[in-house]
Amino acid sequence: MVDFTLTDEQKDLRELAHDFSEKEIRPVAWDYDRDATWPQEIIDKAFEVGLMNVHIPEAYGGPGLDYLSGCLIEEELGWGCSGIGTSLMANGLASAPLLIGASEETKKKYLGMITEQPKLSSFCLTEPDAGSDVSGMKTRAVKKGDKYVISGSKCFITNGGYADWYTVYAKTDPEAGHRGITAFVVDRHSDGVTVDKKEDKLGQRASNTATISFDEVEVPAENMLGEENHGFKLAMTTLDRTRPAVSSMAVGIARAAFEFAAEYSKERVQFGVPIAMHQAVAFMIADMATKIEASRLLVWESAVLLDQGKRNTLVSSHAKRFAADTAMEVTVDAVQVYGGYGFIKEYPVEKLMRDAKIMQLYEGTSQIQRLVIAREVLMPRQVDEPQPETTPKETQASERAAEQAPAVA
Ligand code: COS
Repeated sequence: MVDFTLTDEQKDLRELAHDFSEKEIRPVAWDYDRDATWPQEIIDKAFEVGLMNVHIPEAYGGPGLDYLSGCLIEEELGWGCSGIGTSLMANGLASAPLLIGASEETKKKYLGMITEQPKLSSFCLTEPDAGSDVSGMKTRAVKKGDKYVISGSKCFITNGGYADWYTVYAKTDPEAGHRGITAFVVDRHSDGVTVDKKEDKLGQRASNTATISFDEVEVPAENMLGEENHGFKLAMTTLDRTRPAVSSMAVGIARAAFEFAAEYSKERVQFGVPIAMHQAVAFMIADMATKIEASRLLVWESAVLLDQGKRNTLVSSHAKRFAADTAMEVTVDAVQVYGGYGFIKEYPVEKLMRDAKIMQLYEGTSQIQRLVIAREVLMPRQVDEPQPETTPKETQASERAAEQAPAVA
């Protein structure tokens, strides 16, 4: 039995995010997409109204919201424009490893940096030859006295060109496979850090995606996140926590495409009646609605499990895989409902179709999610174990959220 009754506070947050999206994002989204412009002005406004860094606890300057509230916000931002939404959301991915594994001092310094001002941070895991296969990374971190020296290159880094610090994963024991990876927080302004290449993308063109290179970059040992050689698990735990939010963004894209298609199907007349009256179209609209509803329920379940302090690996992958595939299918069908007009840039749905594609690729492809699901259902581990590295502050937030948020039984 699942009860997703939202608190008044959660409903208010959703309304705030929807209004922001409607007034600040929607009117300019297609211009930002066309020109691939960096949305700094919108980032500044979102920061001002409290729509960024939502999971960062109050101790480090954030509001310490529960994961379900974060999902409500992300769906609305994705509905407005997922390219701009991704720019607003990427701090969440970069800061999650700090919340899990950083010292108090490091958290105060780097999380404080992004909560005090509208600054950005990026999660640097992927490399040209190591995407899905995380342990294939080549970036090295070598210990020298009280420092580590990092060399290597990270690609497809969201907000990479505008971030003030990076969460960087590197091999500290190259012979040890996934057990030889360590994470560090690296200041963007350190000697040896360069932003190499801004990608020209199919979709989500308002988000910045760059290659970041590290050439003998010296990082103080206290910037290590978690324990040495435990970076792989830190990355996996991070992704478990962030996949609900990114999946919400996919729900937002699908919902936007559905709304445009449903409206258009009632206006467009063919064979003497609105095309919505033709069963071929009506059933497409019905399938869109069902898939969106099912996606949202999976996403909310994956967030509520986190808010209850439970392991959400399986449901998080269910949610990411289903919501991402739904966003792709629904946006393709929305173009189909628009017919030839759907293929034209003057109409809204082709952008949504282009934006949706990345949902099946970033934060773990749909194939990787199926791999995780298959392993979890074929070789189940203990599913109700608490998140292992939860900080005391976060535990309080989870407990608070569990009291307020809907229960999953
Ligand atoms: N939470 C905690 N620990 C986890 C975990 C999770 N969700 N998933 C795996 N682990 C642990 C395993 O228990 C195992 O631990 P031991 O060292 O004690 O044996 C270890 O991590 C290695 O796990 P596994 O054998 O499953 O690793 P694989 O190399 O087979 O990789 C996948 C697993 C493919 C799931 C992983 O590499 C992955 O998620 N890849 C996609 C990466 C991604 O999303 N990239 C996008 C970057 S952000 S845009």
